[in-house]
Amino acid sequence: MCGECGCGTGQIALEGRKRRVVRIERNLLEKNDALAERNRALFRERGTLALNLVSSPGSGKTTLLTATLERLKGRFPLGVVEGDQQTSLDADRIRATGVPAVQINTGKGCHLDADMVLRAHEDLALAAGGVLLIENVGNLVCPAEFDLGEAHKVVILSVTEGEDKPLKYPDMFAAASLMLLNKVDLLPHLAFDLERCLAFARQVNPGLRIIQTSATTGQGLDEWIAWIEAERHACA
Ligand SMILES: Nc1nc2c(ncn2[C@@H]2O[C@H](COP(=O)(O)OP(=O)(O)O)[C@@H](O)[C@H]2O)c(=O)[nH]1
Ligand SMILES: [Mg+2]
Repeated sequence: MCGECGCGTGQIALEGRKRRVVRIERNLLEKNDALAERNRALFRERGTLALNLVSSPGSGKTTLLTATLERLKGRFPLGVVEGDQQTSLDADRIRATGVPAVQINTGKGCHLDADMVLRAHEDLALAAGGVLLIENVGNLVCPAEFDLGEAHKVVILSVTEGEDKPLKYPDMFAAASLMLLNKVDLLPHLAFDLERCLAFARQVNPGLRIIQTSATTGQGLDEWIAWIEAERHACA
């Protein structure tokens, strides 16, 4: 449970206290929304495409990112913001591709917020017309609520997590523009109902674009790269 975003408010039974906690949570989100709008204006002014990658831990965000950067590097400016509670392991994996990365450690916090992303963007000194890829903290709940000023949330779901996750965590799938269904190379080994998963995802978000990927075999990555290029064009 995070002490920052109010995800524990459901535990509080006392009415007066509950109202106060809900008010604090609302104020926190309003403050974040204002900062996110400032980020969005900055990204628009600089022609930067900012993508917020969200998922549960281990779905393959960093592996997908490194494969993506290998395909995109040298074509336009790239920068990565890595969010984890602890360690700089993911930023190290990103930097090994030659692309600059800033690691944010959130400590007890379970999501990135707009202010953290602004500071990381300043540290990266990303040139105009580039792509900022933000790997959020692994969590299918809180990052859905915190706008970072991104153009799109991209939700990654791996087939090892089960087909029911879009229904169990609908806010995240509703907030995303694109879903990468990752680790499809493992499908032959799993009792994963692909059609049910796609139907569940579309049930919570009829406009959701879905690309099936394998970060390890490269399946679907051309389509994902083409999506990024089209979105970058749209915000240039
Ligand atoms: N088989 C398979 N494994 C993958 C794929 N993508 C990631 N992995 C593995 O899943 C684990 C977690 O990946 P990671 O990128 O660290 O996930 P993150 O926590 O979302 O950043 C690692 O062992 C990866 O090698 C994939 O498409 N197929
Ligand atoms: Mg990671």
